[in-house]
Amino acid sequence: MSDIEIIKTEIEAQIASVQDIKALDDVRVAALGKKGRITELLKTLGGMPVAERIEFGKKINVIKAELEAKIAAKKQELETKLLNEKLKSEVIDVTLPCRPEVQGRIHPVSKVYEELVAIFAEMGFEVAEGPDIEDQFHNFNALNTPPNHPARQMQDTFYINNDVSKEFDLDNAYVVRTQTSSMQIRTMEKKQPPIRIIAPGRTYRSDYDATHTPMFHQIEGLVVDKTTTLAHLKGCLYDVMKAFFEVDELPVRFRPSYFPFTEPSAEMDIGCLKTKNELKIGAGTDWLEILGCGMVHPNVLRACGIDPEEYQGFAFGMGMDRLAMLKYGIPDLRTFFESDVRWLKNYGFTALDFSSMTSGLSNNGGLAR
Ligand code: 2NL
Repeated sequence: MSDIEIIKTEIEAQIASVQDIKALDDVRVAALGKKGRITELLKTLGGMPVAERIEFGKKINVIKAELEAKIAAKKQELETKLLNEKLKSEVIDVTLPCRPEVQGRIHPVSKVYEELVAIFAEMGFEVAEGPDIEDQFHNFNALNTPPNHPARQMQDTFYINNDVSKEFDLDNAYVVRTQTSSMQIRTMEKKQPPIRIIAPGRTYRSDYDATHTPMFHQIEGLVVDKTTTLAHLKGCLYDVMKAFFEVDELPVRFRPSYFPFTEPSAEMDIGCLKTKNELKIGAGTDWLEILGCGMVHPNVLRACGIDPEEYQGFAFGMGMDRLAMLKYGIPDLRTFFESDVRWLKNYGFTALDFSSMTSGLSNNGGLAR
């Protein structure tokens, strides 16, 4: 082997044996730096006869290029190794709860949503989901709400022009759903009874004051079977309300009411005690209206392809925002949607307070914050 090849082999061995980038750089400088061994060899070219100089020059440049490539590859290898070690040492357990001072909060409406889903799931209800934007058939027609019904008026309902290339056409316009019933309609269209579902979600009406916001949250329920009765409706809602407000005793009463989609229709009140600063649910002589309900109107069943001679059902609907106000003592509905972190810190819940029928709904009776 010529001297130059010996030098090359030595440098290659050095490159192969280094363990870190600093050591690799030392090897590079010692070989290719200003005073490096290879550089020094290049300097000897000047004193050589032309023929030798050309041959030796070629050879040494090839070796130089090879060494540079080897150093670059080694550098890459060491950098990858370093990165992998860093990633390994910095691995975080994303399942750990975060520090309390940076922790987000669960919104009271989300909390109530989770609580109600837990209660109804325990009773064998399934959760139905559907679009916020609906056609008028699913939002009104199928619900026995005739074309001239006041609920359809533009002062109450947000209509959407579903074909921007044409003039706005009220009869064929879409709406943002005014109640979550459209999800029950869609379920009945797809499936014959027995049906036992809840439909929670966002709803929209053109209204804004201390107790109304243009977007709010509703939960509706629907049970359809051959022998479903008003007694089932009352028993079901009584159990739900007792579980939701986490009380053992709860006076309830049903007052006759009217909805186009139920017959007969009723409103359910729960017993409470109203004092100047407090509302106590489950005790006292006052009544609080909590939800609307009734037996599904035969026209609604018929519109969904279910024979009302064979099947009957009950349905109900309630506002989840209102339930959150009542259960957690929040006075103004408008504050729900202001996204004020101080409000959320005060009224929100931590992620660890999950709701279940066995471990507790609100975990400490509504004081989980
Ligand atoms: C209320 C009253 C109610 C329903 C909603 C319903 C749905 C179908 C058929 C029949 Cl698919 N009824 N929903 C029934 C009675 C009352 O809501 O005050 N909601 C806030």
